[in-house]
Amino acid sequence: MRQGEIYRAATGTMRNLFSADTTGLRDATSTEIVELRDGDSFDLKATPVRKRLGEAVVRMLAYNGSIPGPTLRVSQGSEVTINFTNEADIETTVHWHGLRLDNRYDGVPRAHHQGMQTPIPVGGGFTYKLRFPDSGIYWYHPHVREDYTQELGLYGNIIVAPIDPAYWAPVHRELALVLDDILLEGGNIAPFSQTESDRTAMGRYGNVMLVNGETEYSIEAGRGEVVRLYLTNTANARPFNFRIPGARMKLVGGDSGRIEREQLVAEVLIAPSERVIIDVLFQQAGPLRLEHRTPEQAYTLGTVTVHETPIERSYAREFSTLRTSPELVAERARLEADLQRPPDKTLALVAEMTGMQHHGGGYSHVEIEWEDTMEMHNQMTTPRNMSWKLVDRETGAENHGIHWSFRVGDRVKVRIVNDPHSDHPMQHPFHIHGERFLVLSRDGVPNENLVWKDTVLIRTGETVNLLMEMSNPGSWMAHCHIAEHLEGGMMLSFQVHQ
Ligand SMILES: [Cu+2]
Repeated sequence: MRQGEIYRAATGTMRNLFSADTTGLRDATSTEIVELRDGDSFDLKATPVRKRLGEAVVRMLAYNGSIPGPTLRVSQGSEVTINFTNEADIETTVHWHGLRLDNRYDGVPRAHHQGMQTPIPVGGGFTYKLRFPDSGIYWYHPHVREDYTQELGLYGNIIVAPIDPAYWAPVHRELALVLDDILLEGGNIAPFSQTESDRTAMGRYGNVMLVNGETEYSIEAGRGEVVRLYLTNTANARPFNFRIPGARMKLVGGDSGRIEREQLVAEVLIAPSERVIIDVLFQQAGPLRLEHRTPEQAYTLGTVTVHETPIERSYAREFSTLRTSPELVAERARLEADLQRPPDKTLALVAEMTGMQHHGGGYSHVEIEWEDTMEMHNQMTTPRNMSWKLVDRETGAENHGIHWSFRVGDRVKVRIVNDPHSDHPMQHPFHIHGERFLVLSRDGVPNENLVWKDTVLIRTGETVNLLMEMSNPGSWMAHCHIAEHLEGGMMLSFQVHQ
């Protein structure tokens, strides 16, 4: 059989599929920017929409009718209320990714984690109260069957403006760019079973790239313009290596705020759920491409047309000034002892397949799998025949069996080892809820440029040391942010006591 036939044979056996019907659905609109002040309330609703992706017209899911959902702009230190209604086709929650918010509004369902919120049924609603202690770029998405709902378009950004007006360098404009991919087969989104997730081995890699939900994203700029780009990777599994050949790029921030030392860069790597903030200077007129470049190939994600008419007020000097962040310089001064001491916790990342062909062991592994290189096999893996494990090296506890306990004020050193000898070694973006952390070192090499993080990419075979700052009481989870790996069990919980 050819690949397509094998695929049809496999999907032919899939039961209980989510609807792909677009009859009567409204067309997705473009993303709205919503400014929310302290004390404001905002209505957010998840519904099915119809959307054109190139030649295909597909059924997707959207917050307030747009993909991405509304970009919320708020101020650091403010609090807002979100009245959420679920009119999608599956029970859901909203997780506010990266926010150090009140535990009960974290949007983690009981299925993942005891004591948390009951999933919101179709037709139901929930009121979230959000607070924003940290400036930077965050995002929101469901925490039930993320493999399905996130692929179908349920994601949106939150930009938290800093209290300190000099926190960021001045720029002409700010833009949030959501990087994503989607898997299309014969003019439809490759089907999803309502019963269980699939592609547990590698996660679902798309074959169409999206920027802000568009297949042909384009922007315009003036010569000399400096634009701050807030990049978020909302793909189920694909890491993006982002660049704009012909423009100058300066790395200024990450998951949670600014970076220790600003740095001119040629490209930035963004794993699923990570954020990167770059200032881009368009020095020359002409057409430019937004690119995702892997060692094998370059994808065009979108285009920038830079016009000849120069910008009046120049920020070229501010752009070439590389600033340092005093709060992270202060953190670095405290890290020496943490770098030396043994870890408080050690976790191994392990794949286990039952009754299926193994892909680890003797295989030479790559640090990052940029593509789904074993499509047929991957498609047939489910949580029934494959499990992903976080293993506590000290106790032997696994996934749901891990319940760490800490106190507010603890600084916990966590070592994560991505076992290269398991049944399918690959990279994992490891995400921690409710707290922030610093990456101390990778394979023993100290991190030379700190930034507060909530997600860290751990390459195949890599050992990464983190320093978690326990600042937010509650019962939290940590998990791999490849949606299919989370469905495959790759999560743990930890309690932070007051
Ligand atoms: Cu993973």
